[in-house]
Amino acid sequence: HDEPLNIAPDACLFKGFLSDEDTVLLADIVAITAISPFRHMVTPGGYPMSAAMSSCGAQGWISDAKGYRYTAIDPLTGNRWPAMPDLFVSLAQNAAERAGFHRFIPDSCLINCYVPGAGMSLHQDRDEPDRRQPIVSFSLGLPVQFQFGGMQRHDPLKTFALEHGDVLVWGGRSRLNYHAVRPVKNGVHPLAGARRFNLTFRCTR
Ligand code: MD3
Ligand code: FE
Repeated sequence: HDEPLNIAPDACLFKGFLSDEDTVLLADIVAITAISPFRHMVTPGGYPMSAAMSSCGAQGWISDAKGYRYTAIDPLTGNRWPAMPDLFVSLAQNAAERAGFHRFIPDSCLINCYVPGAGMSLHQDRDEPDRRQPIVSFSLGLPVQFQFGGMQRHDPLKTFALEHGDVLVWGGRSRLNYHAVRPVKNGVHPLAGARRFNLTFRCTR
């Protein structure tokens, strides 16, 4: 693998980290979302999110009128979220380790699905109690422009591309940075079709 790019303090981008694993990861996403389907969650303010979401692992992230939180039960199915595949865990741990975060044990993987036109507005990830734990993100399918700023909403933003196979590790001084995903442009990816998938691995304990 190439050396990671340091895009912010304690934030590493590994371009093309995922290679041959991509087909298995995409097949696992299909299998997981056959059990816990993609759905558009509604923000506490009442707006459906443009990215469709599901989760795997012991905990899954949800949003509804009551707020944002992690649950052990998928509210759509009434059952536990599907298990996190061993390959997901080992790849995420490997990336975290290479970014300098030891003993990262994710118990949640949020799966975001973006069709062309979908994006994610500026936000912080603050639903995880232990802020020493990083977040690891895998990008698959169509490329997108990703923006990240600082700890304040109005801090200046930097923009860069996230492409199929890229892995990001965010922790330490960048853990609470604001970030956004620009709307995905029209296109067709040879393996993922007209979609972008993002997996974010989190430790919710
Ligand atoms: C920077 N997902 O699910 S992943 C999210 O591409 C989310 O679907 C985006 O933001 C996506 O919450 C971006 C990269 C990412 C994830 C977590 C971060 C960047 C982060 C936490 C802190 C700072
Ligand atoms: Fe986020």
